[in-house]
Amino acid sequence: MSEKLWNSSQLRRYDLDLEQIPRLHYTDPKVDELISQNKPVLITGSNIINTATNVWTPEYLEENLGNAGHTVFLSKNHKFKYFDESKMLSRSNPMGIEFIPPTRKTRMKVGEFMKKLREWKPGNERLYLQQPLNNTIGPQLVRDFLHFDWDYLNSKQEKHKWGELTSNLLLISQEGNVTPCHYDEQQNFFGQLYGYKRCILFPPSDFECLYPHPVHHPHDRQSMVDFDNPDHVRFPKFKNAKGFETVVEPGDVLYIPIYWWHHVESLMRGGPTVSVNFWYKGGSTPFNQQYPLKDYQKISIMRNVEKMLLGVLQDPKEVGPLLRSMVLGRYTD
Ligand code: QVW
Ligand code: ZN
Repeated sequence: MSEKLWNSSQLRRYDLDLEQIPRLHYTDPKVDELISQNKPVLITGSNIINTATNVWTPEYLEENLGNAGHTVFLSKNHKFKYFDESKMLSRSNPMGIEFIPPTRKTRMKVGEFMKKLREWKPGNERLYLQQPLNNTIGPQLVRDFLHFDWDYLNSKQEKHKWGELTSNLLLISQEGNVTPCHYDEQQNFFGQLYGYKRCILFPPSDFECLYPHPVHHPHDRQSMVDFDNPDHVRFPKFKNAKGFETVVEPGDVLYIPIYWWHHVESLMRGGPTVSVNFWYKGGSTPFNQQYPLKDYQKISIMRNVEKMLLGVLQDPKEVGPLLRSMVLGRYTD
């Protein structure tokens, strides 16, 4: 049915142990089985994003996205590693970390963005538009959006006891762009609309292999490992990470479970890509009566311990030494 319109030379090369994520038709009962186990699954053949699949092309978006300014990140290389501005050092945030942002965040209208994409040449900064869908989007996009398969989406949200839908991010990427490995604290239905993206996921239990930045660091939730050039001396367990990968095609919806790591790349030489995600709150499963704890609940506990220590120590530089003296020789063997 769907002929493969890309080849493996368009994938970036990483030294990783990878397995394929299951691709299942949306009617397959195993979809719900996997979602309920917080395991990734690629959902095919659904109508979830049908009114935008291969419709929200760069040209159509240029015409219909609207005249507001949109958030665009600029990068000198292919990587767009997210950073949390509120965790950067400033006069209003003396507890922040001294930090040089790896990308530049700016605003532009969609016409300006598309023009820069069309005129882009090697040596220019790369561009990535990342804009939450809000009340500024044009009426045609609103109509398309309202005709997503909300019955299906709502039924999954209800069945798996997810919280509210918090946002839909529209992502317009240049070919070859990479969102480096990170996790989010939300459930995600990641919808691919135009072009192809390769997604590499790792379970929350790979925490030790992926070395997340400290919680108070602007790169909180991001892996410290540079997949292009892993430092195996600093990050010796990285080689033990077991990834799950897939290439999403227009119409596909990838379930990225809460707290699962993901690295996402628009295929090289594949033209621009368009995606829309659906971020849902995790739902309030209380810790009591839920034993044994799920891996991701332990990640949440660790995050809270780090936050609490910074709260009482008041200096990010003191968190590591305290944890070290607490653990070394006592909880290590
Ligand atoms: C990508 C992602 C996205 C990955 C980026 C969001 C800013 C997510 O949907 O398509 O580049 O990480 O969770
Ligand atoms: Zn993400």
